[in-house]
Amino acid sequence: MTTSSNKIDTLHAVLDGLMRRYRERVPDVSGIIDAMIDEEIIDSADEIENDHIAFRTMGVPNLGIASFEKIFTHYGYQKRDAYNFTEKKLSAYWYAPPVGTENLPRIFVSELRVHELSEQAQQIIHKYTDRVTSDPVDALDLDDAVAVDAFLHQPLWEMPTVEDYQTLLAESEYAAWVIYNRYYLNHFTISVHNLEPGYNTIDEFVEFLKSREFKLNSAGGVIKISPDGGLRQASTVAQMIDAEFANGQTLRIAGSYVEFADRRVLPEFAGLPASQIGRQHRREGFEAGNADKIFESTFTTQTGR
Ligand code: OOG
Ligand code: NI
Repeated sequence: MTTSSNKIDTLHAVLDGLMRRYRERVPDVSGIIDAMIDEEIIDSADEIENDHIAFRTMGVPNLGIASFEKIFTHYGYQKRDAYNFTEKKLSAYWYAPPVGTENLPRIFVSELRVHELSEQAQQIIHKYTDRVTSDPVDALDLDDAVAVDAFLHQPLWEMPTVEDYQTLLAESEYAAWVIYNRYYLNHFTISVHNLEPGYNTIDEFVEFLKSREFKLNSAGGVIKISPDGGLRQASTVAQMIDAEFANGQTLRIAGSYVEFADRRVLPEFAGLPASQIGRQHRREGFEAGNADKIFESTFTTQTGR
């Protein structure tokens, strides 16, 4: 079944709103697009295919993936594979775009398993999230793009204190990121395999990014490669934002980053002419081993380098 065109229009408006806030918060987005135009890789930003976008959530009652995913499944996104990150205490799923809109981004949504944290960290998180006593997505009119856009960018809980942020940071960098950044877009992803020859492999694109002095996440090596070789990813280190906390205190903390994905053509389609290759012919989904290191794009081990 295809999703109604009204829903697709609403989805486009919601995605546009997310990208607009994201571009404002992450100067590397315009920096990379401008460098690509300057290098004559593209003529305009519209030529970039957005491979996927990602969100982070708190796994507590009324929030987390179970709540957040309802927004995008409403527009026809389909839930696919699950991923587990034992050390980081995270769970995640990816969602395929609505049938008939195959050029829209996939969505990757992760969730912190809050109950696995220390008593102290759980108490801090619940101090904020316990004010959410019913699922806020249930109260949203998902056909109203303005309302959904406002929801994704509004505070879900009280402004955190610097002290609480720092206590969480010491135990879970992900927890600290979500308590401040909430549902702001965590990253968008440039599909490098659809760029012109010379820039259409992750190795070539990373060389270009390095030549332009973008700071890249080095956790586990700059280029993360799935065991099957089909999914190759890299990302920038998150940009710092001057964050305002409770009681007027401020702190420079990690905001969002940019990712790059190279999805190789599957072996069974190796003979297809380049002009006929579409998404369905390339490596799909995600890879836990790659993702585990990409999460660290916002961690102090990377931002402090
Ligand atoms: C998501 C990290 C994983 C990918 O493409 O595997 C990821 C995050 O940092 O929230 O983006
Ligand atoms: Ni990603």
